[in-house]
Amino acid sequence: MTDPLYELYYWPGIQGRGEFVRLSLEEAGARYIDVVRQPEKEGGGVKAMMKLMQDARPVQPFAPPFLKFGELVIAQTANILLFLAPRLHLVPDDEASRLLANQVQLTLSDFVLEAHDVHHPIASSLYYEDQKTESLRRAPLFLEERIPKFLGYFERTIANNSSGSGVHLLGAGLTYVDLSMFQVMSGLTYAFPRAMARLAPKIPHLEALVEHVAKRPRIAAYLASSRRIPFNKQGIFRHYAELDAEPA
Ligand SMILES: N[C@@H](CCC(=O)N[C@@H](CS)C(=O)NCC(=O)O)C(=O)O
Repeated sequence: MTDPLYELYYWPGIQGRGEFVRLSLEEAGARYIDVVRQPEKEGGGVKAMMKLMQDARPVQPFAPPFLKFGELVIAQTANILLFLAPRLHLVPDDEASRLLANQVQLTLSDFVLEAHDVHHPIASSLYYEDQKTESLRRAPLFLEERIPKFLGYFERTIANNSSGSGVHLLGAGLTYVDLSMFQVMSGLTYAFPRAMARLAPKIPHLEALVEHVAKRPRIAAYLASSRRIPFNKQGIFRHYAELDAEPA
């Protein structure tokens, strides 16, 4: 029997929220298509994504990413992963573990939105340059208050997980939330290298998680491949040196 086919729809050219889904599919060695990155004549492109968004029933996605699996079209990153993880064996079987994994993923989603809002504090529809004054006010608060609060929480979650060998957020083995945590740590390190270097001594478990995930054979192969889009100034995690200044 052929493996099931997962069709991921996400904006081309950025890792964005689609990357959380890609990492799980890649770790599992799943059969998937990153649809929008395919040529238009093969059903790819943004137009195909917009069409499916409009046509999806009974409920349209509000925004990418979304996943098509047979007739089912599912949106919201955490929801997509809630669906995929049991199928990809990236979460334990019991209900409690699945709920807690979803809880961690939703907390990561909150954090990702805040990271985005550092460079877009007023509106996503405006350019960064049009809201730079507000960004420059928001960035130090994000670096000094929110990053330590979120990362402190995730660090404690790993430390409190007595069966996780100090590198897993929950349970004894790798779950999809470890992959998502890896992505958030990578994004923050790209966007705010100075702030993350200052924080590194306080988050040894998170540093160990990043190292552990990066060495997973399928993840290492993925990161080295052209399927992994480099971080850039269109994505969620953006590096603007002025937003990563040393504290006053
Ligand atoms: N909560 C949603 C957020 C989805 C979202 O904001 N998608 C972005 C791209 S990463 C988008 O295309 N938004 C369009 C819009 O908000 O109008 C998720 O986690 O998937």
